[in-house]
Amino acid sequence: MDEKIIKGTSKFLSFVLRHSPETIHLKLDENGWADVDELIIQSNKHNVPLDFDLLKIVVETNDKKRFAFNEDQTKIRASQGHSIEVELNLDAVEPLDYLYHGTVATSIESIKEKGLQKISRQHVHLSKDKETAIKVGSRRGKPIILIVDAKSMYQEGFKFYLSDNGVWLTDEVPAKYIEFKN
Ligand code: HQG
Repeated sequence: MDEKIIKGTSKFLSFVLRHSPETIHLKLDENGWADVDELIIQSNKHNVPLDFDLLKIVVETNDKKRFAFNEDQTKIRASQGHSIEVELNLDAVEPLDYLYHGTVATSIESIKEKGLQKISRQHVHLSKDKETAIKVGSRRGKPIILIVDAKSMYQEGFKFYLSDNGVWLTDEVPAKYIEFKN
């Protein structure tokens, strides 16, 4: 299978499953699941060629495991990253002592003032290691890595969730828990 097709399909799935299902007249349930048959039908109706085999390849080979099927593969959802409201039903868990966030210089003053905010997503996204945070920050320019004192946050009552694909999620990170080293 052509890499370009797989990448393009992954981008398309991110768009419809995280941000804008209505663009292809797709309905997600409250937990973010789309019916696989409906997704295939609506994608093709909107000129995006998709069949079950391609969907399966994208789910299985995706570099960040962004999408997941339910058990019998009749439903599919994005594991995190939504801007639309969905209830992922993740259990709150104890985080690693330190988590990382990759951002860029233009955001730093505002983060110092307001902490890390969800902006357009459902959660603030944090990474388990610096390497991953560097990749996240690099999407926007020269990355700056912030270190989050997740242990103290947890001890002081903040909730953390671990998405099915290993991204740490929380509602906000007040500035006092962030180390601005760079
Ligand atoms: C910044 C990708 C100003 C924040 C990645 C970031 C991730 C603030 C941007 C996932 C701020 C939001 C999410 C504040 C936060 N003032 N700027 N108070 N608080 N920001 O894309 O974390 O490839 O919504 O630093 O790998 O960059 O899509 O969040 O630069 O896991 O699967 O506002 O998206 O995953 O940007 O990335 P985003 P993010 P996928």
